Amino acid sequence: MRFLVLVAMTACFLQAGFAFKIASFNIQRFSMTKVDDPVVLELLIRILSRYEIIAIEEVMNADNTAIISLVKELSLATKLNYNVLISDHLGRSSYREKYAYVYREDIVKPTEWYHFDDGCENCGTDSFIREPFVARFTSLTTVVKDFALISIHTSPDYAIMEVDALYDAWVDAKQRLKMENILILGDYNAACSYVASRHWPIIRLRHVEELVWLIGDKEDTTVSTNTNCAYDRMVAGGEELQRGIVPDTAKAFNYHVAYDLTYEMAKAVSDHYPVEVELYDDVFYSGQCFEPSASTGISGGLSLNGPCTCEGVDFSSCRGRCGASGKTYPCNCNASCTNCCVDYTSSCKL
Ligand SMILES: [Ca+2]
Ligand SMILES: [Ca+2]
Repeated sequence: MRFLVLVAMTACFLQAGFAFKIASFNIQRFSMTKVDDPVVLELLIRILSRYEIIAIEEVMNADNTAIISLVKELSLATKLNYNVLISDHLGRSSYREKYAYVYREDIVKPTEWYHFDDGCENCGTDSFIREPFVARFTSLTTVVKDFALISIHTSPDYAIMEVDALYDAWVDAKQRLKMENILILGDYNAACSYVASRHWPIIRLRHVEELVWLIGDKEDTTVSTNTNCAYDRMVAGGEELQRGIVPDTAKAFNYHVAYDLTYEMAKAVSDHYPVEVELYDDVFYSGQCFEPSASTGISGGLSLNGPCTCEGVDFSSCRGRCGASGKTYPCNCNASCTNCCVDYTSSCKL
């Protein structure tokens, strides 16, 4: 571990009963509006401070002001050093989102990261509206020292295809990182009308024996009292990681009930609950910590997709074409579009 040698270490004192938790949280349309609202900010800090790593979805802005402000406020309130690794601004149109990994940098550090190459956006042969953002972490206090997280926020309209394609992102991550300890977490939209029980047979990720689905179909990850849907999921690979997870700790965190909030307050935070899981502490932990960084916010780089050819384009069905858009390929369709093949002809020059 070349990285560990380079990182300065210091003595560290963790509170008694320390439990290392990882969460995924879709903070619905997260922007400065939520940071500027003192009630929402206080609740966000209260929720995030439960965790050592939080994968956040729906970070809206291209600039990172809101997420960095939130992390600074979190560090201030908890007197701990949190930092954040932020993805590219991802999407197929002007509507874009970022992923962010907020983490306690005194005890856990990202060591490498990348965006999954999901194919050609402009040809419409890519798999994801927001490419999974992969980050590998080294952790000092847990039994599992080295693991990777794959963040995902699927398109509701294409959730079946995208959850299926997470299988490819997982296989790719295993090869690229040469490791098995991988947790795929995020808003899969994998329930209710977006992924129904009849769809599961065709979703590869569901049928891999090496993978454990930590959040089951019966979990309600939605704040709305009108919906009971397990949209947010965690899927764990690697025997070491699976053994390193405390049994029965994976669940949605219902902050509405836990903090005795009004429905309006709960909804002001998000339309999703976080989903969380706890890792076993290392009983031999030496009490060392990483030195904090000088600044908050690490760029996760750009999502660089492979060369765009028309390889894989299906001219008969336009499969994958709807939803794709770009200045040079002016197809901008929604799920109900039936006329998405037109611009293939000129774009692909066949
Ligand atoms: Ca894509
Ligand atoms: Ca609900």
